[in-house]
This record gives sequence, structure tokens and C-alpha cells, in this order.
Amino acid sequence: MASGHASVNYMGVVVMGYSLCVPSRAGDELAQEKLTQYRAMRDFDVTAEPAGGSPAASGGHCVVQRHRARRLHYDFRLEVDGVLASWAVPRGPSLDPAARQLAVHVEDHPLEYAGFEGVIPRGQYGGGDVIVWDRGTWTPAHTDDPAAAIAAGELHFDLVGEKLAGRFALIRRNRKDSSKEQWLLVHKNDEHARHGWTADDHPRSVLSGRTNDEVAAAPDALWQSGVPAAEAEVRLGQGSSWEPPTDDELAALDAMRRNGPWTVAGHDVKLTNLDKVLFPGRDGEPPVTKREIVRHYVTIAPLLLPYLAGRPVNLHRYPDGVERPGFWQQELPAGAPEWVTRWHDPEAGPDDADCRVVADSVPTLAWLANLGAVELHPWTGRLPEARRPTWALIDIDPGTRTSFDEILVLARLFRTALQHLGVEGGPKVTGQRGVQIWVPVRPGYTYADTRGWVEKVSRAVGATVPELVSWEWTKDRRGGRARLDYTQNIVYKTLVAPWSVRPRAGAPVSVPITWDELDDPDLAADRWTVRDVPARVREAGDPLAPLIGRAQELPAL
Ligand SMILES: [Mn+2]
Repeated sequence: MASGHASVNYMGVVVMGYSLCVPSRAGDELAQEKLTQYRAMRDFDVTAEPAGGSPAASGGHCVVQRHRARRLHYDFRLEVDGVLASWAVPRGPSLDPAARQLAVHVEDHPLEYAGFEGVIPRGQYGGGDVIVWDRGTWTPAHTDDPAAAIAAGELHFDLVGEKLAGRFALIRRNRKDSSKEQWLLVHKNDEHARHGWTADDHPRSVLSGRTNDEVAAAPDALWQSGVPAAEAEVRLGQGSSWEPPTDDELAALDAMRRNGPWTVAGHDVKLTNLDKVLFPGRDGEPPVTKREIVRHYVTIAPLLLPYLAGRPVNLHRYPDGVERPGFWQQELPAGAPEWVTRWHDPEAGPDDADCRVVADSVPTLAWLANLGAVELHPWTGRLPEARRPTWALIDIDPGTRTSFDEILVLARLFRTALQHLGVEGGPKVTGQRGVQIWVPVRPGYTYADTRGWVEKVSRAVGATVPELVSWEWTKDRRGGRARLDYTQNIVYKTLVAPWSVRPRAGAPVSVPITWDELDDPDLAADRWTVRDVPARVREAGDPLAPLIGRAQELPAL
């Protein structure tokens, strides 16, 4: 049972540790029925289609999750008929036969939940943090119909976990029709019994070795209580699919005809019209096809995904090429494959997208590129705190008369200002005409905080070169001068991701640079295209990458 440790938590853990089987029809119906109460408590607005699981008349998997919600408790779960029969045990299961632990019978949970370790957002059902405290297998004793034994109020079973082992009994103490059935969880006095043993003396996760505090501080996953189990989990840490495609996978992409399924990282991505021209060429080069855009996004994935994972992403789509009008899309595109991670925004207003894409894998990047999502704009907030920025963004937005030399004057002034303030940030060229500076911030700031701070630095910089900068809101009153756009630091507004393509001839890319490169006479905002980026990456990597996730305090100004 001690084998199969996973260093990160994602749905694969469930597959590895809990062997989800294709359910039989009858088993699935039973599981559906048993999950009715789970769903009812979560206010579904989408038809639930839980994957169900293997009916296990003779036991199955078990998991104990240490869950800090309004109160700390241990969720003791046994796989029965394709769902997780569940009891909330405030003091935790014990190996001490003298301990008679209160266990409140709660609604069945879907099997998908068994491998979950992470956070449930505040305000949602069960809001708090969860670790997989123990897991293993169980077999019923004295019965081959555990569901009937549970209905009758007494279940004896043998358990083989990583912490727990031996014969346990669950015994109901009050009437069955009570809304919160109170049971007792006891351990028999067998060879696995340990006198004085308490759960709180063994507080770490069997998945990650982490405590609830550690998981709460840096969760690897989010559980959305309000949505069907199959799409409830959002991975926040690095998944298995951040690796670039293999040489064989890329060769298959190159060899594919116009259309076809492309298998990458274990998923089939439906690709269409791969030879369609999306961008005119520039400087006499051939035009850029959709195939090249797909190739760019999947090969840059190891550098791009750290900026996207765990965040909703706004899509700027040009399905008919960048010479035709594009459109912004915030809602999850129709026909999204089931493996695309999506986030249901519990705070969406009537005019906001309810469900958004979280781009966290190579297959998802390929799918988005196939949709003509040329530009990717991730939120600066990261789940679970989608409305708390993790970056303060400085946007040097050129006016119609602003030269790139003037953009560089402004960027160097920001460099000097940040140096004097002792604040780390990194520049990137936008791929069009401007330069942005990304400043990582610690968790907890509001958009008002980052916007106010960026405004103060921007006004100081702008005041030193008033002839270059306008503070007018409307473009036609700026006299062609640059704008230092601190107002981008607000929810729903986003800047283009590092390594995103821009909708211009030649398919230029927004590329992070070093501060010293501001002084490189060959620098241009659109210096690199999808065709140059591989060489650029081999040479320079991603100079901004070390700042991702840096918990930086912004000094008071
Ligand atoms: Mn719980």
C-alpha cells in the first residue's frame, strides 16, 4: 500500500491510486441514485454526469481526508456501489480500541473526489483545505452486502491503509431518519490496535507529505463544489502534461493532412484546416499557417504554461486569419473536449462568462490554437483567489507618434525606478510596438493595491518625460503620445501572455527580455516571430521565468 506515492496531485492520482473502472449500466444507475443527495447540497445548474465507478460489493478503496472547513474533521470514505459512503469524524479515526469516535454519516461523494487534495473556495460547500490523510482498501466482514449493512446501521470491516489497519466497526446510535445520523467508529482490539493512538499525531498527507497548512498555502488543486464531479477539479500545480510534445508527436503533426485527430500527451485533439493561412508573411517571407501556430504553442508549452496554469484565460480569436476581424471570447468555447480544465466562476455577474478555460496542458494549447485563439490573455489572479492579482503590470502603450526609442526611454526609467525601490520586475516586448514590465507580488493584494502602486510609479516616470506621455483617457486627445496604462490592473482586464502570438503579419510573439537588452540596438517590439522563437529560446531561455510566483511586497510610495 505504501507504493504509488505521487509527488503532485492531479486527477491521475485517482487513476493511479483508485483504478477507476468503466461502470456497468446498473452500477452507474445505482451510483447516480446515491449521489442525488450530494448534488442536491451543491445547487447544480448543469446536468451532473459523474463518471461513477466500479460496483464493489466486497469492499473496495477507502480514503480518509483531513478537512479543515468551518471545523476540522476527518472524512472517512468507503467505496460502496460506485460511490464513496462517507462519515465526518471530528476527532479522526483511531487505532485505540478504547476510542469511540463520533462519526456523522454524511452524503455519498463521487469517486472522483477520492484523490482530491487542495482547497475548496471560501463560501462554497465545504470551503477550506483538504489533504488525503490516508488511503487504502477495505473488505466487509460478516456480510457480502455492505450497502445493506450500512442501511441496517452496523458495518464491520477490515482496512489496509498507510496509517490505519485492522478491524473497524461503524455502528449507528440514533434513528435512521435523523437528518444527521450519528454513528460510532471503533477499532477492534486486534494486532493492529495501538493504545493512545490519535489521528492528530499523524497530520501529514499520504499523497504529498504535506500538512493542511502547507497545502492551504500552496494548493496543487481546487475543487469546485458547485459543478459535476467530472469537471470539478482544477489543477493548480504542474501536471504531467507540461512536457513538450515528443519528436514522434511533432512528426505526426507535421505529416498530418489538413484535418485529423492528433494524439498528444494521451489526448486526441481534433485539428482542422491546418494549412489555412492565418497570417500574411512579412519581409517577403511565406505566409504563416495554422499548423505553424499549433506547433508554436505546443513547443513553447513548458515556458508558456507556468504563466497560464491555474488562471482563467481570455481568448482573442481570429478563425479566419488576422486580416479579418477577430473577436474576444471569455466563455468556454462550445464543443470543448471533456479533458479541458474549466473554471465555473461563482462570482460571475449577469453579463460575465460563467465558465472559463484554464489552459494547463499541451493538448489544451493545441485545441485553442486550432480554434484560431491567436492571443492568450491570462488573468493576473490565480485560483483559488481569481480576484487577487499575483502580478502588478506596467504597460508602456505607444501612441500613434511614439517611436520605439521613446518606448525604450520610458522602459529604462521604469528600470531605474524599480531598482531604487528594490522591486524586481521583468520586461517583455509585446510583439507589436510596446514594452510591458511584469512585477510579481505576494498573495493578498487587491487590484486597487496594484493599480494604485503602478499608477504612482508610472506618474513619477511620466513626470520626468512629460513630452512623451499623455494621461488623457481618450486616444484622440493624447496627441499621439504614449500612455502608461496602470488601469490594466483590474479584474477581467488582462495583458497578453509572455510567448503569446500577436495578430500581425509574420505572427510576431511577445518575448520576455533581460533589462540589459533594452540597450541592444537590434531590439524591436516585434523582433521575434513564431519562426524565430525556437532559436531565441535556445539562446536566452525565459528571463522572466524566475519571477513567476515570487512573493514580493510592494513598498509604500
Ligand atoms: Mn468534509
